[in-house]
This record gives sequence, C-alpha cells and structure tokens, in this order.
Amino acid sequence: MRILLTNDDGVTSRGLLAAKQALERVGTVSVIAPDSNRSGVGRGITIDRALTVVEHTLRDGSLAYATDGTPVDCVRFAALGLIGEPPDLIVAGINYGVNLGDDVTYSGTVAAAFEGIVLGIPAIAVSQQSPEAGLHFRRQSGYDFSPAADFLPGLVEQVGERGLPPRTILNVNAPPPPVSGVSVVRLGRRIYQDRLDLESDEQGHRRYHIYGDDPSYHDEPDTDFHAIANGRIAVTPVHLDLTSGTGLTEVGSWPLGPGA
Ligand SMILES: [Mn+2]
Repeated sequence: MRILLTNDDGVTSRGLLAAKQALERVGTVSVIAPDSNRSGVGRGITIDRALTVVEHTLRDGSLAYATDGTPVDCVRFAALGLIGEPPDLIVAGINYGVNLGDDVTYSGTVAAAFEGIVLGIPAIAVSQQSPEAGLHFRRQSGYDFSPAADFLPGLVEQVGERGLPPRTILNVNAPPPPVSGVSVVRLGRRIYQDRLDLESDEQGHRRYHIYGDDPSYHDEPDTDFHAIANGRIAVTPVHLDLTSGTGLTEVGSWPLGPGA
C-alpha cells in the first residue's frame, strides 16, 4: 500500500515521525507536509501564488517534502504526482492534541483527510490527546504518541481489506496511555471558552487573543468526547455531505418567489 502522510503541525512534528514509523509496518510511506505549523487553517488552499517545495530530512534520515502551502495543498501535490503515482491512502497526523466534535471544521489535520473524499482516495485523520488529558491544543511538550501510533497500523490494514464507506473518512483520536479500548462514535459538541482578551492598546491599535486554551464539551454518550474522557480511542466516520435533509424539507415548504 502506498501511503501519503501529511499533517498540519509541520514537517518537523514528532507526531508526524511517529505516524511514519508506525505506517511503515503496513505500507510504503511518502511525506509531504507544511514547512511550519498550519493548525486551524481548515480547508484553506493557496491560490494566489506559486508554492515552494523543499526537500527535508526527517529525524529518521528519510526524505520528506516540505511546502509553504496548507495541509490540503500537500494532499493536492501528491494527487498531482509530486511523489509519483497517486497514493492508495492518505493519513494526516498524528496531530498534537485532539480534533473532536466541532473541531473538525477548523482542523487542518481533518481538512487534509477530507481532500481524500474530493480525490476519491481513502483517508484517515489521527490525533493524540495531550499528556494531561486536557482538551487544549497549543502546548506541545511531553506528548506520548504511542496510543495513536500503535493503533494506526491495524486500522490501516482494516481499511485496506474492507475499504471505507463511500465519500467517508475516519477521524481518529487517542487518549494518553493506558488505553482501555476503541469506540466507534459520532462527533460531539464543543463548548468553546473564548473571550476578548486584550493584550495591548496603543492609540486605538488594539491586539486581542480571542481563542482560549481549554474548551469544554457537552458530555453525551456515544460521542467522541465521551470515548476520550473514558480512556478509549474514538473512531468517527465523517463525510462532507453538508446539505441538511431536514432543512431541505422545511425551507422547501417556504413560500419563496424570485422577487420583484
Ligand atoms: Mn495541529
């Protein structure tokens, strides 16, 4: 199996290296990743300039490609032949910190996997919870990627044998060790604890931090949040069909006309 590995934390991420070493047990791994941290860029693409690609030597001595584009750009590079034939599987991660519930709409990690749906290539996004089992996403110290890394090869083998449901990716989140099991669960819902945090105010030129570090969540059973909170790996099949069925019915019944 030919696997494209990318991420949103950048080519120097220890999580990327952990994923590569795990995936090499089940396939041939090529790495194209952003040259620095692109966390939170979601499905952004770079359309206003040419993209730079540089060769980068990973800490295991192997060759990777680093781009100044987004995670989705990295997947596009692979689909367009930068590493030869298009890959059989796309893996994004291992991300520093969880991508649970509403996070998936902001996450560059999950966005890279979503590009697999557009391209018709199976894809997995994988994230590792921080050692303190918190839900924050900025600190990058003391991470143990082994729960996510140890789970990955078996999951990839299953995907290789069975394929994925049509136009569906897998979003995987692992808790810190010890792991008590695996749950296939739906996306939960975040409670973001954000506020206007004024850093400086000089002559009407204000600088704010508006994103807090420790968002909470609605604790509902059968969600990814619940699984992680109970020490279980959360696997969520996710698709990109954003059309609302109930919305079609409801809005379709409105007496709308073309206007004057
Ligand atoms: Mn990230």
